[in-house]
Amino acid sequence: MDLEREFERVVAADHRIEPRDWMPDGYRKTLIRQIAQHAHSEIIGMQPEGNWISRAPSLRRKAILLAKVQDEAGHGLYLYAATETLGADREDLTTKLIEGRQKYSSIFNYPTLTFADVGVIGWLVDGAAICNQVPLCRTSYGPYARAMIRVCKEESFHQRQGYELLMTMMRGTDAQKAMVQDAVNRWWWPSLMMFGPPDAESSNTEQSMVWRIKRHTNDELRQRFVDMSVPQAEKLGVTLPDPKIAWNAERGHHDFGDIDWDEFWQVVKGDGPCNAERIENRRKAHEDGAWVREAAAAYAAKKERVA
Ligand code: FAQ
Repeated sequence: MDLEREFERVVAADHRIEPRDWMPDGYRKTLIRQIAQHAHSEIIGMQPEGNWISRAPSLRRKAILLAKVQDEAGHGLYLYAATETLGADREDLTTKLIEGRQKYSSIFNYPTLTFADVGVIGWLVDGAAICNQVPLCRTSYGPYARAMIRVCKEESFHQRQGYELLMTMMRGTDAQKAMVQDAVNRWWWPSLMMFGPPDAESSNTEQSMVWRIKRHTNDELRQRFVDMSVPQAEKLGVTLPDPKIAWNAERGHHDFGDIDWDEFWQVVKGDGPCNAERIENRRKAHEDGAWVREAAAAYAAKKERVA
C-alpha cells in the first residue's frame, strides 16, 4: 500500500519513476507495449525512405537522407534500451514484431512512390511524430522521457529537411509541383491516423493519462497537428486534400473532415498496402544479422574469460 501511495505521489507531483522504483504491473506492461511499438515504428520506419537512398537526385540529398534514416535506427535503439530498463528482452520484442504479435505505426505501411514522398514524410510524418513526442519528454517514466528529448531534437531537423526539400521542388517545374501535391494527397490522411483512434475508441488513453504516460489525448494532438500544418501548407503552396478544413473562430481551431477509420483498422490489423513487405524485410534483415549477434556474443564471452 505504501509503495503504491509513493508511486502515485511521485506521478502526481510530476516527478519521474525510475527503473528501480516500485511500479504497478499494469504501468510496466503499458510502458513496455507503448515503447516497444514506438521502437518498432522507428525501425520499420527506415524502410519507406530507405527505398530512395540509392536514387536520391543529388549527392547532398543522398547524404541528408542517409543521415536521417540512420537517426531513425538510433531512435529505435534508445527505445529498445528503455524497454530493457523495464525488464523486457529485445530479442523477444523483435520476435513479437516479426510474428505480428506487436504493432508498429500504421503510417509505415504506405508506399513511397516518388522522391517527393521523402519530403512529405519529413514534413508531415516527422511533423506528426514531433507533435506526439514533444509532450512525451514529460512522460512519467524517466528513461522514456530522457530518450524523447534527443529524439525530438533530431525529428525537428528531419521535419525541416523535408519542408526545405518540398520548398525546393515547389520552386521547380510544373511536373515537380504536381509530384509534391500528389504526395501530399496520399500522405495527409494516413498522417492524421498516426495519432491513433478517436478518444472515444482509444482503449488505453484514460489509464495512460492517469499514469501520466500520455500527457494529451489522441484527438487533442491530432487537432494540434492540423492547426500547425494548415499555415505550412499555405506557405508551401499545396492544397490539403480535405475540403472541410476551415478555421473555426468559436473553437479557435481548424475544423476538418472525417477520417476513414475502417482504413486505419485494416492497416493496423496487417492489411495495409505494404504490411507484408515491411515485415518480410525486417525478418530477412534480422536473419542476415545473426552472424553479427553471434560474433558480438563470442567477443563478449572471450573478454569475460580474460578479465
Ligand atoms: N498505428 O488506445 P490507443 C515516427 C493501436 S515514430 C498502429 O489510443 P495508445 C518517427 C494502439 O497501439 C511513430 N497502431 O493506444 C519516424 C492500441 O493497440 P494495443 C510512432 C496504433 O498506445 C518518422 C490500439 O490501437 N510513434 O513516426 C496506432 O494509448 C519518420 C488503441 O489505441 C509512437 O509510437 C497507429 N497509428 O495511443 C520514423 C509514439 N494508433 O497496443 C521514421 C508513442 C493506435 O492496445 C520516419 N506512442 N494504435 O494492442 C504513442 O504516443 C501512443 O502509443 C499512440 C497510441 C498515440 C500511438
